[in-house]
Amino acid sequence: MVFHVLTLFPEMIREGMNYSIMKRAMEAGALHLNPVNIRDYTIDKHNKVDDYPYGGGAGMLMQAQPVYDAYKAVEATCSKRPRVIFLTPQGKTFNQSMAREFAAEEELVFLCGHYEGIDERVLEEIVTDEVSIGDYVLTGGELPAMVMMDTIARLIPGVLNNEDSAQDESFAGNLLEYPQYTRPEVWMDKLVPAVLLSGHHANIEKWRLEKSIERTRNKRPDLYQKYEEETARDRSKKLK
Ligand code: 6GU
Repeated sequence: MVFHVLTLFPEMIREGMNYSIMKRAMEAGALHLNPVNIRDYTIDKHNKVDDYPYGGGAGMLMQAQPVYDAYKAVEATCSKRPRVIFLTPQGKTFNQSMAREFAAEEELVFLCGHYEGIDERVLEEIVTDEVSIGDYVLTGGELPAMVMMDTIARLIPGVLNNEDSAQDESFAGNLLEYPQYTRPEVWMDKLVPAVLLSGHHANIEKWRLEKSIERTRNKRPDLYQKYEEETARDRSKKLK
């Protein structure tokens, strides 16, 4: 999987992704990160990449030319036209099922805006997907791009080992993760639930599912409703 990131802050991307599991995945060759500095593609003699908005208004806009030329340079290295994800609060809200869809691609291009935005004409020309990470406003697309890359990367075969385990199955089934415990058996007079020390695997599975359901009902009633609807649908399918 190759992540190309069009940005004015390539070091922020390089640094932010260079830890823990992402770092190991890149070293192992399961993941390749290509931060592209949009400023490298400006034809302006003062290296300018932004200008005032036509019609007036606050702030500066990123100009079309450097963004387009940076994209074309990336596209030239791809075997087919890649999906280009523009990070914007106006986009569709990112979730686990979108992550699964993007994880099936061989290459992805993330376009990070800054200042007040990007000239609409280049967006029309190159963007295939507009994605937001939630209903709040950030100063730029770099953090959202890193959120998406982290989520997508852990779904790619060879990125997580057994030890880290792909526990996104919790969200796949619309359930949250069950509570977990490690040594010692007693801490501040609090005991580890006895079933987990029993060695009885069927009982442990049953307990964990019950806890997942209970937690989801308490913490995320919206998710719990989806879980109920889908398990009801599955049951009626089985009866047919
Ligand atoms: Cl993708 N970009 C910006 N600038 N702000 C956001 C966002 C994206 N998602 C939520 N807030």
